[in-house]
Amino acid sequence: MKLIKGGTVVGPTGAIPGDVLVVGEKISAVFAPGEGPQEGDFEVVDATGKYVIPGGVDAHTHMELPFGGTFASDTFDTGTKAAAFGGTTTIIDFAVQRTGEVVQDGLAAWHAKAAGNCHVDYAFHQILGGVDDESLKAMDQLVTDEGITSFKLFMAYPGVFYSDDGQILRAMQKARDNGAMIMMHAENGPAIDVLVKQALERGETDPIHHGRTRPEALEAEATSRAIWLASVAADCPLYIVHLSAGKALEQVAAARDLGRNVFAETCPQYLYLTLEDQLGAPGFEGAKWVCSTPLRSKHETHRADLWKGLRSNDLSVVSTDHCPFCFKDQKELGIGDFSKIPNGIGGVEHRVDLLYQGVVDGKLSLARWVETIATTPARMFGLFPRKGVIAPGSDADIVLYDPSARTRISVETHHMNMDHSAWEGYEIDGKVDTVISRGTVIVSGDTYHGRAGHGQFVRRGLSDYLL
Ligand code: DUC
Ligand code: ZN
Ligand code: ZN
Ligand code: ZN
Repeated sequence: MKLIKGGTVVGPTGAIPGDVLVVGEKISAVFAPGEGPQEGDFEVVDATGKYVIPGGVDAHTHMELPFGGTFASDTFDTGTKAAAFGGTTTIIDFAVQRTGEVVQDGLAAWHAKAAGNCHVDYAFHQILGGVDDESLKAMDQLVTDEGITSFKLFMAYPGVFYSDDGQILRAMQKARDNGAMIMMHAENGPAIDVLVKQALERGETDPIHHGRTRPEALEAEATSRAIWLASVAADCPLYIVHLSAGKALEQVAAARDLGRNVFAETCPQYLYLTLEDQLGAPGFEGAKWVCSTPLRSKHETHRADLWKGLRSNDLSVVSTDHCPFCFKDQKELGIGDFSKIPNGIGGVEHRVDLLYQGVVDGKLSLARWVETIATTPARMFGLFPRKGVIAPGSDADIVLYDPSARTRISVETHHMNMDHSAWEGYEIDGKVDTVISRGTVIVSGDTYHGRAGHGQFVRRGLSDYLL
């Protein structure tokens, strides 16, 4: 037993001083200060001056993702340890069905990568690399038997993961029937491919042309098209991933104002980083900021729009889209051709901190911080109330957050398996202090007490947000 004593417990409804009793792997009770057990066989964890928040739920990571002839550089071991250091106690990674592969084989390969290697609990979404009779049948089986209740489709990347509108509609109809969520990479891939080809023909090969060939209009158009297709599929629940552009957000907001079953996430990189970070980098180094959807210009209103969307709940979740590649030998694959730079930024370690800086800066309330990084992702993806909340019966996944300490992000100190950081030098007025995963303290200060294999696979239920 543990009594987490003297802190301020923060949840989506607010912040209240309280003591949290943990018995085994579960939260047993939350007491008003001093009203819990006074003595007995328990360890006291001093939370004086700290926020006591549910462990972060990162609903979008890619450990070991195959991409453009290489693999994301974090394994489930290194990536979930980095997550733990950053206050994230559950990740939802994307199992991949490669085009032509049996869905269940892709899933089995993902279980094989993760099993026994994770430091925090994990669940899976399933990427569908093709929609046909077999994969549609597999969707039912995954929902019913495997605890996988969300499926990602791509409107981008023709020839790789891409689904056309007819395939998307069929998958949405299936999701409408079995209660699953469709997650959409909403960028118009065929149009982007034309722009990429034209840019390369003009000799525009530098990293900056990645973003310039993925304009806002093509994210907004695909977002709108996905929303309309979902309406044709009798309002299949739709979740737009890694939303980066103000005009894409407008599409989501308009649908939500009509009462549509449409949700979206954004990621810390879109809230803070810009195309100008990339432009300012010497030589090929701009490749460090190549991700899809791309970073947007600071001279437009995207970042302000996204923060506002988080406040208004038009953006429900902040995930990282953690997709790390080293600069050396990985990002470098795109020297002379930006389209060969593997797309992704690593950030699984920094999400809780970076969003807390939004609280300090007056852009988010404390309650909304916790809601967007823990409670809503848990509810969105069928992990609630086991995850995402400090309440009796929930898993004792708890973070003590110290608002009086500071974090400085650097490749020298991060735990992700990356040789650079897109966040190098960022400073945050707050710090993850202690991390408890299912009742076990796995991080205290800068000391690690966890182990690979502690993290367990979690079967998910259907989304709480299903209509
Ligand atoms: N989409 C993702 O969600 N992650 C990495 C690359 C991509 O296109
Ligand atoms: Zn994507
Ligand atoms: Zn609205
Ligand atoms: Zn992703």
